Amino acid sequence: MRIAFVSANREQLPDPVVPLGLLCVMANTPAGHDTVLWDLCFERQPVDALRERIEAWRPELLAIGLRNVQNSDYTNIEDNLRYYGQLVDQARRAGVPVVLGGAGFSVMPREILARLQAQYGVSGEGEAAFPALLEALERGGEGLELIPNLHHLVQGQVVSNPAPATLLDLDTLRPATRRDVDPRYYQRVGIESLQTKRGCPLGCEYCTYPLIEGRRHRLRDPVRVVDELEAALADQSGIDHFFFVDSVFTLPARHAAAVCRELIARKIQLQWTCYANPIGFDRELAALMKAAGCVGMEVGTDSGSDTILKRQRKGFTVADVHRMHSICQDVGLLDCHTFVLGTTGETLDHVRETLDFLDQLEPFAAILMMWMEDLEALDPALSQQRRAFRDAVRDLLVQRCATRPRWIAPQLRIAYDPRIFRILRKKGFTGPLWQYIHLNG
Ligand code: B12
Repeated sequence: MRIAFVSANREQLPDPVVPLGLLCVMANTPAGHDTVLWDLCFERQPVDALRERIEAWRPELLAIGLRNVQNSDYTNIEDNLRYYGQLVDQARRAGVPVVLGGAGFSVMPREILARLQAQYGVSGEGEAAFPALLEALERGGEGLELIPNLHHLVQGQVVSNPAPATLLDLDTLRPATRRDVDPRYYQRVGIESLQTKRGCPLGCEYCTYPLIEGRRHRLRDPVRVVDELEAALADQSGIDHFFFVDSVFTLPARHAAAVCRELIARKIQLQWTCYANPIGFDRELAALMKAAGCVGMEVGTDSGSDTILKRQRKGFTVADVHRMHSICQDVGLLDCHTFVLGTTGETLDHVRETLDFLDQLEPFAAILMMWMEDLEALDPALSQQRRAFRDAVRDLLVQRCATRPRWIAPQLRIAYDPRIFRILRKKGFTGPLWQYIHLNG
């Protein structure tokens, strides 16, 4: 079959990111199919570009990766869905069936399929489900009902198959290759994306990650992880940094340490960053990460109130966050903590408590987000209901950020300016840009 893999993501903030998920699905598509990658990230007119490519190449199937539904400021779901709808329309006009997938799709697959009226969608990981769908399509649709996590339209209505009983063993999959990746990702930003595991057993109340990757850790052999990185370095020039895309790189600590040891043994000289968690984080792991090239980490601290941390089932306390910060300082790792303000049940006093905590913690940088649920965009009444509280949180945030130069509020464009980002990149600053927050202004 002639299959075009389309990366629909065009988000440039905080940086454009390599379409790793789509590359994983592509790498595991059985040989014998004719495949191509169309990345719309840097296209000026993405919808026209897609139409022209469909006309020129005549695919028999379009596999569209929807990485995000939200934007970098956690808004604009509506605009994204409209744009994705235009892509599906182009395929429909050309008579090409569409399969949707990706992290953004997976957080609300039924709603998105119903809205975009694409024929098929796969939520969660795609490496087994997508080939199974290809087989079923080649048999004229026989066996569609057996494909886990497949959503499809039957007379305009979404029919969803149950989730798989077991998730994939990652070491049995073919690794993603970077051969077809648009070199502009590396020329402009220089950051590679690398995954060492899937799944997150943490119970954080609001989190959608388990919908995408499952709740149990599935670890990759560190040798295979570093093999993939070395292959990327051989396939593409301009990689000067990598980011571990795992929900939390530092858990389980033993596996994180094994990956670090492999990087050290292979003398990989690249700097890297990751997501980290205070649980199980100790000086030994921090020192090993530093020795392996880690320059800093993003920590999903979320709140500076123990009441809220408990309610969100984060599994750590503010004291644990203080401990983590002091380890980072001792070892020489930069820490950037993300906070989500105004989650369900939070009052303005809790928000103040978080901001006061941040003044005490003094992390290297902090990213402050106002809570917004994905489904709010599809439910104007819910969004309206939360507006007044969000406005109050916003006022507080504007006031406090004015005198805290290391606090970043993307939704308010505070210390989050695409023009400054461009200048920093032109001057050769590598890795995530929060590392240079002290140069702000
Ligand atoms: C790492 C990460 C980041 C890093 C990326 C760093 C880097 N260099 O890559 C940073 C911090 C920069 C980031 C930024 C953003 N992110 Co982010 N990020 C993640 C995270 C944790 C992992 C993404 C990843 O690479 N996974 C690894 C790959 C292999 O998995 P995958 O993409 O899911 O692909 C699999 C399946 O989805 C499926 N699949 C994928 N494509 C396709 C296509 C087809 C046809 C099929 C059938 C299947 C399929 O198969 C793949 C393999 O199994 C996810 C959460 C999560 N746990 O998934 C959020 C996530 C993807 N991000 C999200 C968002 C919103 C953003 C931002 C818009 C906002 C923000 N948080 O700052 C920006 C946008 C950046 C951009 N330019 O697009 C959302 C997207 C969904 C949504 N709610 O919109 C997620 C899901 C988190 C969340 N809040 O729920 N992010």
